[in-house]
Amino acid sequence: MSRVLRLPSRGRLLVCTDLQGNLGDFVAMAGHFAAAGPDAHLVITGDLVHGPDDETADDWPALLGTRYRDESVRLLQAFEQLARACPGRVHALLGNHDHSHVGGPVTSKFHPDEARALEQRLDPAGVLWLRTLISSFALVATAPCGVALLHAAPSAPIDGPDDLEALTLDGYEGRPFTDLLATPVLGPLLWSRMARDHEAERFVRALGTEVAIYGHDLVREGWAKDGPRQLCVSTSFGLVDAAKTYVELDLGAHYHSVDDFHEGVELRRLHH
Ligand SMILES: [Mn+2]
Repeated sequence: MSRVLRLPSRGRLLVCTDLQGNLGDFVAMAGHFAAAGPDAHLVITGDLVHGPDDETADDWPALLGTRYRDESVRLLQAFEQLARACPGRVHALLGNHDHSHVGGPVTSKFHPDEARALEQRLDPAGVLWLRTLISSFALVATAPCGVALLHAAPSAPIDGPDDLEALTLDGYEGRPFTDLLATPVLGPLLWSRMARDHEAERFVRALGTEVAIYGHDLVREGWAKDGPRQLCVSTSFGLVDAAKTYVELDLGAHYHSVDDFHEGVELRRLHH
């Protein structure tokens, strides 16, 4: 299978970032997707899993945004169900949290080993199902309208799509994430929090695009334009409901820079 998902040149495109087990936000996103009509595509740019699952604490840290409880397994089930109901129109990209189930290093935001904690709640068939589903996620999506979608900031030095197709995901189990970060392409694709303007320029050009849309990092206001080529979006994790933002665009249009993304038009609130 291809590591690069190629989107068509017509219809609507809805882009949503880090859900981290927030089923309610997935359902809201699915509602926007349904409302966008039969030609709409939905892309979730990774980190579908791993949220806070301890509701007993009295104080919910403000840095976690609006309170929710992890429902990673139900979210993956709902994602799979939607993808089956709308063949070829519902997609997920790999994030660093998803990667930890299919060969990536341990993530430990809410558990010392989040992948192990989640898989311990499943039987062997369930673990196989989860890993098979996550293995099917592409690394990057591109669209003729000029956008490239990925999990983290576009700092990976690539010269073309073949540099993405050549990547292997496994082999990082039990190794510190710095080992992965030190690999030139896969590390930054899944973990980078910042790309310099010239790095982002190289990345989007290598894929024949002009703007990269991604999450991974938190933007409290919902979105941030970092230079002309980078649109960082926070749809769910770590935000208060009122700030949660997704992107909706026209696959038949052309987006030349981040200036072509406008609040209330392409940049929309998840809950309104
Ligand atoms: Mn991430």
